[in-house]
Amino acid sequence: MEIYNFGKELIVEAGKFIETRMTQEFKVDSKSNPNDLVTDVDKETEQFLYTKILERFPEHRIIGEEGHGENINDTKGVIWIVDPIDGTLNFVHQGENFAISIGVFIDGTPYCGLVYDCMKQDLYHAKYGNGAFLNEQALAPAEDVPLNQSLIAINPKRILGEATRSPFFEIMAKSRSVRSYGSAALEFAMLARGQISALLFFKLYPWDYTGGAIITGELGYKTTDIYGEELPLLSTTSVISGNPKIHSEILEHFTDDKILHDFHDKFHDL
Ligand code: 2AM
Ligand code: CA
Repeated sequence: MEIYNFGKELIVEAGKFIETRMTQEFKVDSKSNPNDLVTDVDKETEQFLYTKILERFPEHRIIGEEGHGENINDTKGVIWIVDPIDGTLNFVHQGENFAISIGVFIDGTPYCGLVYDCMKQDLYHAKYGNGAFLNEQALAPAEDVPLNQSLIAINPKRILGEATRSPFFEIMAKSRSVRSYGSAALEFAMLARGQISALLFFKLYPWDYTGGAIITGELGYKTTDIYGEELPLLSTTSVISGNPKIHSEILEHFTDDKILHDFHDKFHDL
């Protein structure tokens, strides 16, 4: 409970840090490609989280999007997986619709998930086995809405390639309609609220999904890769998340797609 309560206070504090910092000037750089942005605020917020966690729990380890924990290759002990700003493009272009995302694991087992929309002051949180909450309010369990009655969220840029197009397009066509909000963490939050019924992401990093997957898992939503396997903590993968019914409907589209599987397994150039 100590880690959970500390995490909840810390993520809100980090949100205040971002809110203040974003009113000042900050530098925007690109990483792997011109559309993959990082700002000083991402880096400083990760450093803020890193320093505070280690001050309180010196033996814990931290993996962050902006470089912390790059040398971690086992899941022993307590590991915090943090994304200081999930939805950096929204942060830069919109000044909202981004979140801080944290997943905490003990010996590789989920311990708690936290997603904080600091501009709305909405904290989504869950301690494994204890239900999930939006601020003080308990969130409702997953309902078995089928694909043809569902809004689903995707990351559109990733499905423009030949290899990914066919199963993704079939699934999108079957759905009621498709949305793309630009922050996996917030899309998990919308799943937790029942505002969308599934997420479908081609290749994410653990910091994009661990917090959200723990929170939605508490409500009965299922999250796996495109093979139906548990998501890794130390490598990238594609992500399917939704109520058990829609999850299996979506998974069926991927089961026999050898071209996609081949492409998926080789596509490391995020
Ligand atoms: P980010 O803003 O932290 O990078 C947008 O569709 C979602 O995909 C966001 O959660 C975004 O997280 C993530 N994303 C954007 N670029 C990415 C990349 N190069 N690799 C993995 N995830 C990425
Ligand atoms: Ca990020």
